[in-house]
Amino acid sequence: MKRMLLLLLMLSLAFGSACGARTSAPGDSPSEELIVIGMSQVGAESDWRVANSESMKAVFSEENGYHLLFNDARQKQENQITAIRRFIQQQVDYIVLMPISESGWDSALQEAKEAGIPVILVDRMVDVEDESLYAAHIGSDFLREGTLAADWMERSFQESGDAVSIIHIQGTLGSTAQLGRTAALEAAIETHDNWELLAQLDGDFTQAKAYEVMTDYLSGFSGQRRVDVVYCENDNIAFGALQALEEQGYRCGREGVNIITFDATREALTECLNGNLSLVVECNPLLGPLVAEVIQAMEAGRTPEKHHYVEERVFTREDLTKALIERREY
Ligand code: GYE
Repeated sequence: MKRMLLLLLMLSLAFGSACGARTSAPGDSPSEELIVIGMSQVGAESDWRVANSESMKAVFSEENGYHLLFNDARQKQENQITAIRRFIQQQVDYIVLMPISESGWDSALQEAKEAGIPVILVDRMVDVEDESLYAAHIGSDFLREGTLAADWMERSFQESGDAVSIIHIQGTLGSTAQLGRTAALEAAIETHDNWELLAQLDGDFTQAKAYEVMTDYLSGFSGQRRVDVVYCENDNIAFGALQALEEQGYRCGREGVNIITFDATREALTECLNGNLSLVVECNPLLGPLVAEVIQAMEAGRTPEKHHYVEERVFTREDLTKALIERREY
């Protein structure tokens, strides 16, 4: 039984592993009954990501019967591949992977399959030909999220028929969240003759990058150009864009530049209630309990459904109250 190897695993960790923190204190000898999870997380690039990691750590605790090996890949796919190989060597029971981008996973996942370790994908997807390389995927429908945003734009601008000028700030290129949200906007631009894409910038899902690229772009025409929409592929991009716009003298909100964002963290909802963000599309990071359900189903010998999508909604200022934001878990 693989779990018998847990002690060896703990010894190897004690001598230093590239795979990040363990959840138990050094010197603990975890029970052989614990389910060992090797988890490779993208990084800590956004508030969404931090909430996602916390959700995982809260669920995969020793009290709940798990031993979690948590790897923070610091936004590099090569770190994720190294972590997967280490998890295979350590003979973990399950690998949970939040893949940074979609391509380049075939060999690492094939190795996990050959070792008999099920891989559960969380949040983003992988682009592999052989679906049997992962047991299940739990995340959001990013194309649907983008379509919700595009539908709102259509409703908001349909009356005037005037040109709608759009700046698009993308998330990490090649990630499922970027691909889906971008595809929805591009499809909507195609079908609206009066929508004009002024620029497509790379914000890498971080506030700092978004602030930098937006400042750079706006300073090119020193506040002289009308901007109707800034389509930001996550909340942290929106915060960076908002700061850059305000610094360059733009007014943000329904009467000025309409910032659209994805995630719906408490901070973004607060900015929306304050009138600075026009549309907030929800993307739920609290996926820990769903991942645990899939693992428990597999422990009971059942085959989990291949894809699990979470329910999500959109918010405008009218939908929000302080009380609702305070109750929000992330
Ligand atoms: O929107 C963003 C994060 O993949 C859904 O990644 C995730 C996205 C999320 O960095 O904030």
